[in-house]
Amino acid sequence: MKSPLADLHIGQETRNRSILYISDIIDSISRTAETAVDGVNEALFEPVIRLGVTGLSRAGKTVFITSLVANLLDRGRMPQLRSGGNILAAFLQPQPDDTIPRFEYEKHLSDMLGTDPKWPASTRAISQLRISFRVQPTGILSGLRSPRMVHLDIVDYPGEWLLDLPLMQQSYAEWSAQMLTQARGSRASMAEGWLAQLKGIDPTKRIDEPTAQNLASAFTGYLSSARELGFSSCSPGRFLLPGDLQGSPVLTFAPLDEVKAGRKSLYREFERRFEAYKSKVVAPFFKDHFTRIDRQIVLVDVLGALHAGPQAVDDLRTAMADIMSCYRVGRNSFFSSLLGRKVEKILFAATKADHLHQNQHGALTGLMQALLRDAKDRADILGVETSAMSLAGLRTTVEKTINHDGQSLDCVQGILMDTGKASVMYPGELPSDPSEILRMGRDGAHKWLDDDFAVMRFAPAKLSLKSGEGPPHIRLDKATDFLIGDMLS
Ligand SMILES: Nc1nc2c(ncn2[C@@H]2O[C@H](COP(=O)(O)OP(=O)(O)OP(=O)(O)O)[C@@H](O)[C@H]2O)c(=O)[nH]1
Ligand SMILES: [Mg+2]
Repeated sequence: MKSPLADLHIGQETRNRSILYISDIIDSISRTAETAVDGVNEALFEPVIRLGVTGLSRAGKTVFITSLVANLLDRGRMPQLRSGGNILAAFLQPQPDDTIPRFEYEKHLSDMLGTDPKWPASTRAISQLRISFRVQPTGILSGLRSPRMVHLDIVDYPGEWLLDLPLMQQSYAEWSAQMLTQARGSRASMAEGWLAQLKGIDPTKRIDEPTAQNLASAFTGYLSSARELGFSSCSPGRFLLPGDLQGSPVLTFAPLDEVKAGRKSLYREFERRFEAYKSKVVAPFFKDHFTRIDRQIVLVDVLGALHAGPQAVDDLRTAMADIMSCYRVGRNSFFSSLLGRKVEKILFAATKADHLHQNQHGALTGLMQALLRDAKDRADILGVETSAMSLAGLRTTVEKTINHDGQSLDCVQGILMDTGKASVMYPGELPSDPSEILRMGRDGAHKWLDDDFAVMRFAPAKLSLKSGEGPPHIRLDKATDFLIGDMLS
């Protein structure tokens, strides 16, 4: 089988974006004195590492967090975590934020490792977990120093919420223009119903609630279809996952072409609701959870986008560029410098690497790096330590080399979700130079040159773990070593 992606090659891309930091865009909200004092205490006595797990919906955040925690509690499969030997004990503790639900670690783990293994459900709300370590200090005077505590705090949240971050930089008119251009262009087939409804609307007329609700619901329908077809940028995120906000005015608006309109008009009211969405829904989430991150892992489902086609790849690229342009890295806001906090390290990771034989992992990492090139360049300029790799939070396959028409093919074997049967898969060969992939996406191609790149979904395998071992993974130990290894020595 020859992959459509095998013969591609090209140059490189750059993208100039303005840098706007989360702490700048949420400048009206300062941290409370209480938080600052807590932070000083923690920094002095028991260091706390806040690990930011960033990724769009289905990127693999919940699986990654569950497996990371399990493998930190039982470190038999973590040989590349070089400071792992210093950990005298690792245990879960109540999370520091009293108002946030606890991450359902045990439930997710038993889903993944139970007698009928399954993937955890898609995340509907924010949750948090703290894992604490008793660490034996190393170095010349280590014998004189007693063991110390180090805490690792991790937050899980629905990936859709991440899409809202770039909205903080946009006015209603700018956001509307971007949404409408997309809907009238490459996504026209998904937007027909909503755009037809829009034609009959006069946005300068006084708002009436049924019209507003119909428009918002048609727009939400369009966002859902776009997401189902593999598009990443489908904001506002809460429209797809409304939770308690369902039916509230902050979720009852939609893009409109810019017009001059008086107070109480549909246009002005939608503009007001858009601003309320930003200040009341988006800003608090990012202020509470993203401005205090020490180490960051950015998870990207490159294989999923490849499978969905060139436009999904381009959409993933722009969505991630928009999100990453909002991160403050390497330089501190006033409060974070007071506490000595900044995003010090960023790991860019392509997830679900168990879909590929290891000899394709380098190419997968290369493609992910090309997709996130702007973010990495910016981090490098600001002196943040970065790294990139392909990983799997939960390894569901084994590698297998088969003979096909006299040619040997490096495949993976696992249980397919669709059939429940063990199958051998060869998804195609990833290109060693990813730029042609990106170019086809940017040029609006609808399909890859030949057959599509096939990615099947594998189910978690039935496992019996030996005592002291966490779930099987790919490079979780290397990722952990990069992200927090130094804090454990
Ligand atoms: N084979 C394989 N599939 C994975 C792995 N991690 C995630 N997946 C697949 O990706 C899906 C989404 O993973 P999640 O961890 O739930 O993704 P998420 O980022 O938490 O998604 P949201 O909760 O929707 O934001 C899973 O249901 C699996 O099908 C992995 O390591 N290997
Ligand atoms: Mg999740």
